[in-house]
Amino acid sequence: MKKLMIMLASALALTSCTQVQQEGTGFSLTDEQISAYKEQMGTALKEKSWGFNPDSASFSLGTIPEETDEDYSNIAYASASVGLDISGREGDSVVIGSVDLQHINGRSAGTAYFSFENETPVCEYYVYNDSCYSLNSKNPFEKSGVLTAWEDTSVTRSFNEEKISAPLGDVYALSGNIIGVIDESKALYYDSSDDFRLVSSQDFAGEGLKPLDITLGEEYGAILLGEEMETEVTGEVQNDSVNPEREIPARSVELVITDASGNPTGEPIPLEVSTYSSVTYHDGKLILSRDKSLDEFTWSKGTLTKENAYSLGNYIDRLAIDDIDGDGSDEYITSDGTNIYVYSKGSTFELIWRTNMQLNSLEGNIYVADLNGDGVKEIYLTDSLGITARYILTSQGFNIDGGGLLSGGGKYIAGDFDADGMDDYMLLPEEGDCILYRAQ
Ligand SMILES: [Ca+2]
Ligand SMILES: [Ca+2]
Ligand SMILES: [Ca+2]
Repeated sequence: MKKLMIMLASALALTSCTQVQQEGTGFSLTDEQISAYKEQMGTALKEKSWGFNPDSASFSLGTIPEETDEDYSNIAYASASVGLDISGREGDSVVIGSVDLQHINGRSAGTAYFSFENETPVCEYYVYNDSCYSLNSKNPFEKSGVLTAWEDTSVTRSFNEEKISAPLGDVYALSGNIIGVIDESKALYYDSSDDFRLVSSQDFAGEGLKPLDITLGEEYGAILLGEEMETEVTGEVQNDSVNPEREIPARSVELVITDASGNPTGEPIPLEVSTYSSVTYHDGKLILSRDKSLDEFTWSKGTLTKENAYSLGNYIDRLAIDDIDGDGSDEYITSDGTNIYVYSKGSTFELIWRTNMQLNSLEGNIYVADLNGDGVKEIYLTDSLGITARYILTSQGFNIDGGGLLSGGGKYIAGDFDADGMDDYMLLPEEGDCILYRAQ
């Protein structure tokens, strides 16, 4: 029987999250043992829908870390999450199998580690960017340590259910009591303090234009107008994207500045850039997204002035700006139709988290709201099937969390629709009246 000598250094060199101390300088496994270990690892990874490179599997001898080891709690947490309890096994001698891990979209996801005792897995986790994660957590931080408060799902809030007779649709602008909605060629604004009365209605069909996005701030707002165009495919392909066909449904043409209730305050401003896809009021400025960049404008004395441009590295169709973890600095949450990205902004933008989905399936706006009132905000996004996902912030990245909002029956959108400081949510059913769930 051929014996395969395994060099030991590899497992340690892979990460600074040094989970398992190497004991010896070498050990041997039979071909049969190797294929049995590989089989167990492959089955576990396939069950959790991970991609992996079987040729990258390597094996070494090690020990389960002691409780005093700085990585112990992370490994114990990650392992417990997949049903493996390492308590009582500290210092046990184990065979460690490692394999290169991939997301469903083919991106590298780090390295998965399996510890075996008596050829049975006793500890499983993966390491990405020097941090340990549960194999159940699919979207680790790209940069850890930036967000530091986690969602407390034990905190709950109650809601009063009310039917809204106003024909509200996807809410794209919200400031105080004014709710801005886009309906085909119209930008419609409702006042929630006045029984959702329509306070402004702008129809751009006559000019052959339609709102691509609208925004409202305390002082003013804006409507980004575009014209429909035939679906085009851009020549540029994102190097880490498996979806090279990026649909550009409309071309940006003009920007209309409005008052804080959505009424235009002057003539439309022609835009030089035809690829603007969203407009967001933030801190008195207007942020417009184009391709993979954000342009920051000031609006003062009737003049729109471009102050800054930032490159984010991923396409931006939708943008929400909010302080998710409540530490006083805002995060920029973007969607390119396929994935969600969360950035922090310093002198440049830094990607701190992203999803790794494969299909272009996200629709509508991004909503950031703290519906349970624990001080940490959640992210709500609806896919093309009309199913809304709630992403909650955990130490393992943002995870999808059910909590009723996934149940379908229409789109869910979230925000403080009555300006009382507590976030509410609405169900936009496929048919019938919109239902407001008002936080109590
Ligand atoms: Ca923050
Ligand atoms: Ca929350
Ligand atoms: Ca509210």
